[in-house]
Amino acid sequence: NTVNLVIVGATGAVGKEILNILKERNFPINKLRLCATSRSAGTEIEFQGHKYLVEETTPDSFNGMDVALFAGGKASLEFGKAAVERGCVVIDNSSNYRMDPEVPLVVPEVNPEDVKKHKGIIANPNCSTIIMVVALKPLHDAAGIKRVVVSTYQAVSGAGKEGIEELTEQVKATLDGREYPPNKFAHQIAFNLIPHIDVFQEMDYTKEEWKMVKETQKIMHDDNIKITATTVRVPIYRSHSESINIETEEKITADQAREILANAPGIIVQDDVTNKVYPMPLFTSDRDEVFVGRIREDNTIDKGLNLWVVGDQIRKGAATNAVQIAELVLKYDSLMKKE
Ligand code: 2RA
Repeated sequence: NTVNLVIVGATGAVGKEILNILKERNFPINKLRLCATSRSAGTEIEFQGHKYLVEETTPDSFNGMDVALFAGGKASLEFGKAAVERGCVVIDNSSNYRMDPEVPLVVPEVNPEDVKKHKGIIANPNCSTIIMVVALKPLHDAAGIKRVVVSTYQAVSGAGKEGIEELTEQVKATLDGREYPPNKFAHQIAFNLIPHIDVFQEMDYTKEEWKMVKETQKIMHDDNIKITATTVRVPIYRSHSESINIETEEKITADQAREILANAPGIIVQDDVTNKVYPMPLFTSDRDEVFVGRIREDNTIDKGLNLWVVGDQIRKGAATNAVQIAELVLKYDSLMKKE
């Protein structure tokens, strides 16, 4: 089986990473089409020895294609349905359809079978949610998670290329004693932390915080898990980190948790404090796995654990997860290639 594949948003950070991952995983492509907004149309991108001209996305971009990977933003609102009408399976990295009951929200290590329920669109979860649920799922299966308290430390690249530029330029300006007013972020990010990602919503939680609550419940098929989140932007380039406290139904020791996590798909345990080994964003970037360390029993409750979880949010938090979903589509939908 080979696939006629469209990437919408091919010139952005996630779109580019999708191309890297397709190559690395040897995804079976028959025909490839790269699309973007009119602003980026005309860009040339090389992929596996061929040069592709990025086209402006139109409803006809999906004619004769099997799978459309939307890298993010508003494009799926504008063209998602048109792609489905033309017979494409849409894998959407934006938040546009994630909470739609008709749309599966999938992390392949957690709920791969949900792919089978799609009606044309499959949603890729938020980056910090993906990284968290990969670590939570094996512990939930083993001991039943009742409650989660999570605080995130999210890299500036989560806000796109402009986030990286703003941090770089602001650090330089600050060191030179110059002003560099915030633009992408609400406040100065250089030499600072900002406890505010996306817009404020109900109860003064941000949209990013609600995503971690609602998306996790949907992916884990369990609305009884109580989750409370604080999401924070930190002045690093890449990989989101998360401090996660869980309360479980059954007692689980730190050693048991280490073993369960070490045997779980997509996870690398780095937890050897005597040798100062724990996950750090500088070293988890450009990797597809979720890294877990600092595994400790919570001494304030009977059945609880603390974890430190780090993952590359552009890879596992977006592009890798989307390509893994495409692999599942291929596995489950037998008919792919249109002649
Ligand atoms: C962020 N969650 O880090 C976002 C990106 N989807 O801002």
